[in-house]
Amino acid sequence: MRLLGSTRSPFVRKVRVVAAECGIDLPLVQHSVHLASVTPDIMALNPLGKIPVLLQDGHRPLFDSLVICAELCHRAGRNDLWPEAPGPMIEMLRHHAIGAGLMDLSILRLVEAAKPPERQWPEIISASDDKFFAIFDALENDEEFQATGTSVGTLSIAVALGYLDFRMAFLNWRDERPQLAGWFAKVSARPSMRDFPFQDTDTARAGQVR
Ligand SMILES: N[C@@H](CCC(=O)N[C@@H](CS)C(=O)NCC(=O)O)C(=O)O
Repeated sequence: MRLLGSTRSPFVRKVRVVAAECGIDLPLVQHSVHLASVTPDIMALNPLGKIPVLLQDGHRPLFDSLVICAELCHRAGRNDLWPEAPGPMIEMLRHHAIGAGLMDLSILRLVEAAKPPERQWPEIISASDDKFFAIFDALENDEEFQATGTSVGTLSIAVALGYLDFRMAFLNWRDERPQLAGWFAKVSARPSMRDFPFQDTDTARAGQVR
């Protein structure tokens, strides 16, 4: 079993962290993708052209990151990370949606801000910032979320906040949000989070997939 992806991707890091929590050794084969280009190696495995992709002998390639997390938790029998009972499962998925939404918003904003000024849509950048702050405030004030045990959902949120530190530290999301900052510090101290940090290196090589 191996994972295709980049150490710069929040979706990939989430899967690696969940694998570590499950005690699953999941080697990473470095592959980068870009919104503005097609990556044939990845497209051959995932027609969406996105990473991460999980390769398992005798099985079809698996994507996206949430589906891969389901597979890993199921394999490891981790009902705490991926609850089976409908109520807790929906709550976990709700938390996951916040984390995944933060990741999507981060990438949207990064892509928009990277465009030459004359091609930027400033409203996307300012509306994204408003949405970021609304999400931070909702998390800051959500005592129930902060008291929740570790799950795929809470790990997703922690990885998403870590991505902001990695790429958009200027947002200063901790400012006036001591509860959320404290929660994040606690989750970030987990070995799974420490052992799989974001990294800006890229050693992707064609042909490593197969
Ligand atoms: N919903 C997908 C999102 C994955 C995703 O957007 N990955 C980015 C890298 S961070 C990607 O592959 N972008 C290339 C593209 O969208 O063409 C998941 O959870 O796996």
